[in-house]
Amino acid sequence: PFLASLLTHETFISGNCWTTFIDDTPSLFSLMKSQNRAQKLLAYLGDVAVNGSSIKGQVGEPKFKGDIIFPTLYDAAGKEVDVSVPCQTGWRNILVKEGPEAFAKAIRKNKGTLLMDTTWRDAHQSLLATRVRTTDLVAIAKHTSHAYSNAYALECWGGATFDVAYRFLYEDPWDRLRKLRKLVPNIPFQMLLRGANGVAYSSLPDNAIDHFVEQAKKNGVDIFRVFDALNDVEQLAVGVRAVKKAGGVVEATICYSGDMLNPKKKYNLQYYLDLVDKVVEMGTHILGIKDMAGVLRPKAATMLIGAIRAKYPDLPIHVHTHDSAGTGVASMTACAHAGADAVDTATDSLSGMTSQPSVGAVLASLEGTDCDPELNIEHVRAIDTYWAQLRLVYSCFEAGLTGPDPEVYIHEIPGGQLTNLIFQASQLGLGKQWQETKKAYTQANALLGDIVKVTPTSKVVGDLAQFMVSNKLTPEEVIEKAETLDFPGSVLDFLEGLMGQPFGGFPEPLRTRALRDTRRKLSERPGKSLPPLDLAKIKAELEEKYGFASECDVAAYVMYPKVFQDYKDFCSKYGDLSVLPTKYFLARPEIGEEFGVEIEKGKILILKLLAVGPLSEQTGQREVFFEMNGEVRQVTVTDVH
Ligand code: 3PY
Ligand code: ZN
Repeated sequence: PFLASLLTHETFISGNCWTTFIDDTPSLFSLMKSQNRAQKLLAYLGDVAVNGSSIKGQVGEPKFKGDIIFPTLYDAAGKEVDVSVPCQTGWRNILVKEGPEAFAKAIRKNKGTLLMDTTWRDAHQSLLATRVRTTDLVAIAKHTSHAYSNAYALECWGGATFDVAYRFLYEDPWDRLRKLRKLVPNIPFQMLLRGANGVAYSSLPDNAIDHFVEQAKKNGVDIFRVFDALNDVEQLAVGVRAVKKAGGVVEATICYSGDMLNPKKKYNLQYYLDLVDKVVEMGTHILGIKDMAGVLRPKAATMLIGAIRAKYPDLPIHVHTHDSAGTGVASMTACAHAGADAVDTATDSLSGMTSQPSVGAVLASLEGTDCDPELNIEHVRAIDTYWAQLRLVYSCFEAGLTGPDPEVYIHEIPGGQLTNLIFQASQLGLGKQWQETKKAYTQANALLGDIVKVTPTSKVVGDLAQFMVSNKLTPEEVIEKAETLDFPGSVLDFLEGLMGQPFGGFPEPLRTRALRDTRRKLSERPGKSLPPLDLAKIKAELEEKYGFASECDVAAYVMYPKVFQDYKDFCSKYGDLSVLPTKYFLARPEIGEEFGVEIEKGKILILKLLAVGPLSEQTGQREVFFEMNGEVRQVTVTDVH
């Protein structure tokens, strides 16, 4: 049946069979398995009706369950823009026609400072636990292609979005990428790649990174922001080499930490300039500066970007920050005036605090200056009306942030992690415990040698901090008792050298004491001693297990074997839930409320929840009744309460 479906598929017949056709056409395989998608969907809806949603991190239900109102965009003559087709003009055209070098040159030559919109990746990673689903991105994608047509890029992939998609949203991140790519042909797509870790939390064999990046490029990523959490250039180079091989735009990135204006701090201007030299030597199309905690204040921004610009007049510079302390707009404005070619912002309703600074505020600050990003302010505002509603749909993932955290200059907790920690603490009532965590984070960082903190090293510091709080340990006690303490695994991984080499070396005697004789002390990058993976064998094993496995499946399995398999198990039980509108993914419909779900192109199910039956004492189950396209359907659900 698979071959028959393939041979009769219209895209296949037309000969227009691009490289991702097989990945892009899952219907072939659902036909092969002749799954009853509708019944599986009802099984999920029935489960939510009885037990509520079980999406991790969800507290309560969406605040807004009404119909989303889509924005209307108008052109300069006041005529409505046709958003039924994607916009075709934008910076990606240069990239597609002339390649990464020409793209980088054109960006550098551009007079204004361009903006990258992070709404589809970092903004919701930092504010809404990365829970925004593909369907909600797809719905606004064509509008965005018009409104942001002059943007440097849209950050839409990588970082935590990859595993969260599989793990908590039960959707395929590759599918997201391909869908968005078709709807936005004109704006470059950027992803965040954690160097030798890919999108995972520890090093993988080099061929796994090459393979992953190759698939990401083929499926739609243009620009790869590659960083290493310790600014270890050996680790960074693994990702950079992979992107070069795949033909992507390399944005080799240095992570900004501490306060370079403070002579007592570890990372000074010279440290950053030396790193930039190494990155330039490695070969990069764009230089990325990643201020993951939002500690690059305006004066330091002016000095840092100014110094790099003076030394490398032709090097395009792209700066990323978080607005945790509330200074993001001022810092990005300072970067622009000091010579940055692009800076990061997020749509207003998903900006500020631990997210990126607001696009509206940065546009207002740069308007009329030499750095004007030349985005259409009315269009940008119109797009935000969509996100203002969506934020309320995802309100059940809010962390309870109430304002900027001026202490970020002391604890230096990266944006996404700060939100997570605040969320955890708010579940316990914030207060004393939160103050203790922040203090312990600062102490843990000092114990580990004042390291650069971003995924995965930020987790090391966070884990050590929580370990100190729960075991009531002072920094002195951690060092004294290190030989007998049962440290978190991430701390031992870091001390072993599995995350690379920290600037200034490992902390002693803590390292030797904590590792005892049970762990190695690596002095070279971990990937160097990892044998290459047999990717063909992995593919064959997955095919054997699931009937089919694409190269994207292989890449996903290599990054997250368990998460990938759990996702496949979930799909075989409930089918592809990415088609389900978010309000019904997160909460049950009202009794009698009618709604449509497009389970395949053109195949719409009209559904209505009719009743939830009584609990059977014998089985612990309930019958749930739906109307589906006019017929009554029933599912049996175990009540877990
Ligand atoms: C990630 O690695 O996911 C990050 O966002 C780092 O800032
Ligand atoms: Zn970030």
